[in-house]
Amino acid sequence: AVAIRLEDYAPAPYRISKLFLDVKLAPQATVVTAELHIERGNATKAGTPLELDGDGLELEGVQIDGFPADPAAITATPDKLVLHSPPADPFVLTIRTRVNPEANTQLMGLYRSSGTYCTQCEAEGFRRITYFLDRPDILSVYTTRIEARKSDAPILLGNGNPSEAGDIPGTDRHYAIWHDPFPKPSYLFALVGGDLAAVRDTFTTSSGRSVDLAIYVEHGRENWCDWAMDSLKRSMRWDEETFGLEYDLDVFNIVAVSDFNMGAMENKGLNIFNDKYVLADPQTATDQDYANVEAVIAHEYFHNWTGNRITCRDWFQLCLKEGLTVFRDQEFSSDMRSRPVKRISDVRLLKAHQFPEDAGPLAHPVRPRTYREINNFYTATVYEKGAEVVRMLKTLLGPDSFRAGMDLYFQRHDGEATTIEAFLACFAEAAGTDLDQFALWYEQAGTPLIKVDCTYSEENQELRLTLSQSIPPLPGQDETDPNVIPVRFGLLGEDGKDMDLVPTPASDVSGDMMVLKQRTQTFTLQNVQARPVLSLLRRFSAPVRLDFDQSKQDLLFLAQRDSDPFNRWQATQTLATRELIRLAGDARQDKALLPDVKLVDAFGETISDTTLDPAFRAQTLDLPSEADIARDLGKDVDPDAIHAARQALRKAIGLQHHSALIGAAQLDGEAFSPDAAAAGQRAFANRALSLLAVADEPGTAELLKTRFDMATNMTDRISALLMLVHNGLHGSEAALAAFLNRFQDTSLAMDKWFMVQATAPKEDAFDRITALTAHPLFDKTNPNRLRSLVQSFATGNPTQFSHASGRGFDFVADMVLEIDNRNPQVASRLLTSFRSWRALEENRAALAKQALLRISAEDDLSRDTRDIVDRCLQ
Ligand code: HT7
Ligand code: ZN
Repeated sequence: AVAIRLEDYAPAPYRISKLFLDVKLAPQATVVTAELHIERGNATKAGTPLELDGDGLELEGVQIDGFPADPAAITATPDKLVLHSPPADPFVLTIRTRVNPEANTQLMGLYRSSGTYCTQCEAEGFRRITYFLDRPDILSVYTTRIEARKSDAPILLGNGNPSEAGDIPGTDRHYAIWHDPFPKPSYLFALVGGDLAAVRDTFTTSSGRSVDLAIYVEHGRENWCDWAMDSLKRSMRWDEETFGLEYDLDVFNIVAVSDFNMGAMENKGLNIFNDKYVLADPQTATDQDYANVEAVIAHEYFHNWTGNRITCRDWFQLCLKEGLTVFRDQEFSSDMRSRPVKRISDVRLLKAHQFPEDAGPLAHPVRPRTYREINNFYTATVYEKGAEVVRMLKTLLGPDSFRAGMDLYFQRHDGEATTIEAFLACFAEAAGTDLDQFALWYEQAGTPLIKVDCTYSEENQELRLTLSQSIPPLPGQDETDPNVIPVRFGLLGEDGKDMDLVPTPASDVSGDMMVLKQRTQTFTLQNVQARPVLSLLRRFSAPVRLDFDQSKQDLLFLAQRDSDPFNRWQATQTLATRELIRLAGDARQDKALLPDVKLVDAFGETISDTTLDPAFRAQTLDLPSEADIARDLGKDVDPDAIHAARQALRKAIGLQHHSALIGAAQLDGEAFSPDAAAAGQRAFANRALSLLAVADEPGTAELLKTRFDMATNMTDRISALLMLVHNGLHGSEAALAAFLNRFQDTSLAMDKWFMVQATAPKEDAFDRITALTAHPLFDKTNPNRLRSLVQSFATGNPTQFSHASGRGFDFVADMVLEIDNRNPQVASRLLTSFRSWRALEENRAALAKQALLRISAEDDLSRDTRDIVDRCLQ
């Protein structure tokens, strides 16, 4: 496939000011009539051909200004419609296409999910419905008429506001007309037709307009929508209060479907969701699910301004809407919950997904310069690193200038399809500063590494900090320029309190922040009365790695005393990572694994420090994951050694603090509430339990089985099940059977049942997983189910996926090949689980390469999978 390059961007030669779509829904033969109002661009010569995008379309007819087009004047293929010499003046092009929603297994364009007709048009799905200039800089006003059999689809939904509906006399059919007054790109088009239940509410905007809200779900699931509705109303209020942004239509509809490639989609006025991010009930959803529903509902709602009202000029600018909207949803969740705990979990996620992406063959800048398949760029780099870049902008400019920049952006670019340059210009102007160097964050791939050198002079009472930045070489990126890096910091005195900070005049230190701009820069602080303990990169003020040889003693001090909760947590993680790397080295040499006593003791303090937020304590007790350790090692990774090391440290903590953990594992017996405080209590109790489970003292299996049997909510139930199964404890088979029996008709709960087994770090897990692919409830055509078994195996079970025999790689490779022609997006995403193969020890790396080569040897791979396999092997 040809590479598309940012530098080749050119505006389209024609505009489509408005369109009328008439969609007659039928399972296998939906007829779409599109009436496109087309105008020649100002710089376009009369007679310039018009090329419309299509993808697998069956054309039934074309008219120009109401007359059938001369067949010699057009060329039509399933993937293109060309008008060789269109009229010079504005004209109406009417196109009739026929599509088969039931045969649409890619879940892009118009498809059916459990009988409901629905659409997914981002990024290039609209061209699977009709021929169009399917690119985000073509903004048009849409009117959609949807027609269907009443019995099939009593509910008919479109973008914008409802304008008309009625029966078609003499038939069993009906129709609805929707009009969206806001010009939008085709990727935001949506329609839904189905037999769905509606949960309704209203929201009054700050200017007093009433908005009708509805969430549409499968009948019988109405009671599972309360949390989503509550989250939606809180999001709407938050955007008004935080950014002054009000909702703009009379209705806001959300539809939950069970077959969806991603999380959700922000179609104008008609969000379509993977039901996993809508439905929440204490018996079937965990606290994490509740938090995810809140965040995804907010994210999609916030897109109404950052994405819809102001959209992207081209797909290279994807981070313009995604990075910014992730930043906004993170801020919303921080305001709804504990800000430090939210920051810790966001950074954990960034390090788990984005850092490895940025260090391997799939690395790309936040704004890529080239792509072969845009669907492969909905990545952690565009989303999560993109959000970090916006966060740094706020950190560097301060909250007031940041808000002024956002206000200017909305005022200046409302109704436009724009670029990162235009976005940054608003902040530069509002803050009266230059952001040219800052823009490098969008241009350069790779995670900067900051080497820290710190010297204290008692004589001069001066602390000198030398920071040097570099980005390790990546394929296609040898040289890089220095970034602007905000480094928040603090100095702790002997008493553990923050010292006053007195920078040398004219230094790049302002308040508690150093701004690193050069490759190497020295920052000097004066009046430092005694050698301080340095707390660096507080709140994780930049998405970088630190190379700082801080002493164990200082880290232990920070772990207990730092006033910045993030760095308190980070200090424990750093200590644990060092220890786990040491233990993994010992494991490889078959030495006895003897965890450091001081570190084990330090965990005891966290367990019993009741002044700390339980959610924070849960985060601290959660050791770096096996993948985290592998990433920090970076090469010659032996997953078995890492697993053994982590188990040894967890076991030592579990044994040493057994009685404190038994106390910590008690549940408070209060009635279930999904709020952050109650969820934090559960997280802490279950984390304590998980350490006990590894220690496996007499009575532990019984305790876990009782917890499983008596659980009053899914959080407690699934964590007890996971501990039983992952530790191979007595009672695990009975618990799995009981879970299956109870939840076999509840798809979202069954996803968890598959996931628990897929991620068990046990030799026999592989046979179990392969057997589960033949389970009657395993349906590889459903993306959630496939992810729950196969993707969670590939990304959440390092010892078994990267098994020394190569069987884990082969299994995943077979799955990729099996699903690739059905659903390329899901296949290529699954394949990205190979991205760190080169960091494995040589035998495993060779086996992973073999599996990749086997995929590569297939010659009818989708563009999606071909792109990932080529990049993994480059
Ligand atoms: N903007 C949405 C992205 C999305 C998507 C992209 C490609 C294929 C299918 C998709 N479904 C949703 C989701 C979001 O970031 O809000
Ligand atoms: Zn988004």
